[in-house]
Amino acid sequence: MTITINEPALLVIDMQRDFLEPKGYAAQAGLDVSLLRTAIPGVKQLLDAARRHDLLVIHTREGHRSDLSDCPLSKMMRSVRAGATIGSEGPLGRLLVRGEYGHDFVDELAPVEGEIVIDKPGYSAFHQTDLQQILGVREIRQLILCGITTEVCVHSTLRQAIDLGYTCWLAGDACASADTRMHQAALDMVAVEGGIFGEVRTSAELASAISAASQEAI
Ligand code: C5J
Repeated sequence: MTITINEPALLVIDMQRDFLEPKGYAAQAGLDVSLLRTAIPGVKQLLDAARRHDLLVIHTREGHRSDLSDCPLSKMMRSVRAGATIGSEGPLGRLLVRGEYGHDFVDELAPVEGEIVIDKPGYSAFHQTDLQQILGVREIRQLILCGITTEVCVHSTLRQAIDLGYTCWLAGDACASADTRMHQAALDMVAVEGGIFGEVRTSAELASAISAASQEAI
């Protein structure tokens, strides 16, 4: 099948130490961080391509105000049940709290000058953020998504993006879950009913489409 990429933005979801380092939030919640880290090479490949071709790159971070006033009780209680209470002290700082070491991006995927960082309190990057406004100013209607976790923040963002009318591609190997079965199911869901949530491609396919600049068939 042929796809045409005009001027997409690259949306990199939550590649934070709290999810990707052995002593962060995800590890404390019992998730296998080594599986989450499998997304890193694909994200790097997409970032390299986007940077070479001056695409808008947007990085998101999940986290809360230090007083936790923007953390819903239901989310807080869920984190308690998971064994990784949001706001509690951990080796990388307070879990999922803005400004803490663990809340920031892993070094190898840190934003460079000119890239946008969106701090989000929810799972979808559109929820209570200015993401839609930023895309609208640039008249961007196409998104390439990657990041973690496939079944939570990537999917929540993708689903909302589709409802908002964006054309979306998901880089399957640049996403990851701590549960490979869930990762595959989340990718498979994208394709139902003719691609209800867009299209899954590899990072290599999407990077080469980006590299071919404004109009590329893959
Ligand atoms: C989760 C995320 N799973 N970034 N966050 O809590 O997917």
